Amino acid sequence: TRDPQSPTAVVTGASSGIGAATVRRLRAEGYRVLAVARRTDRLTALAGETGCETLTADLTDPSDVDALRAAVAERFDGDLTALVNNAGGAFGTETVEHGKVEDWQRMFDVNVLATLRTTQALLPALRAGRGGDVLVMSSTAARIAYEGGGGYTAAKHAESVMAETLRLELAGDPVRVLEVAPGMVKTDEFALNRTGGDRARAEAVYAGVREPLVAEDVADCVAWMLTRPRHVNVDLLVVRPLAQAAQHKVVREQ
Ligand code: 8X3
Repeated sequence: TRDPQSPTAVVTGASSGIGAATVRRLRAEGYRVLAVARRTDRLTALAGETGCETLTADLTDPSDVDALRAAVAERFDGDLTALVNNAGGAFGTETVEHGKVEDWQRMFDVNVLATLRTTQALLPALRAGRGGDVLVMSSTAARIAYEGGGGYTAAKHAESVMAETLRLELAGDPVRVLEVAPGMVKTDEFALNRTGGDRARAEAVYAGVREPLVAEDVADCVAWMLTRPRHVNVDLLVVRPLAQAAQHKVVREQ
């Protein structure tokens, strides 16, 4: 795993869902992977399974982002091939009128500001060597609005525009900026976090949908984008299940 020719990746939000699936997939593609998340037990299990390296960190905390920068310097000799900014989430389903400011704050912290901090910290390592990729896991919520999704759609719009701005600013650098915007993906925790742990409401999100995307489908998109020849920049990949033609157009079986 110390082969200096192997590409290297940092995957955030790696303890579950799309993040964990991305770690597994990038390991299978031959990347050395540093998996980052808050839950050490999950990371330890993932390391045992995939041989990834791990760092327990809360990326909304600047000192933890410093620790990540140091870990990349130490473990990857400061040469990073890909940063997968996957950590994020939705909290609350209230209307804008009744939305909790604390929920909005948390959504902006985790989806926008943690992505900003992490990207700032690791850009020097991404510029090193062969050049690298900044990938942002946004959402179809980065392009539309829907009732009860105000804070999440606002944060995802912001994250997406940040990626677009970064791509403009990095023109001429050997760094690609890539965005994946998934629609309905059935993971263990996304809907549960959004409903504050209400399992029945979380299950209802996917009720009757024949085949929602699963985390591995999105990890597959990530791997494809990262492994294109370096002159190919897939700016944005929007991916939905066949049963979701648009945000409000979801085919459900009775
Ligand atoms: C998740 C997709 O439809 O809940 O990012 O906004 S949606």
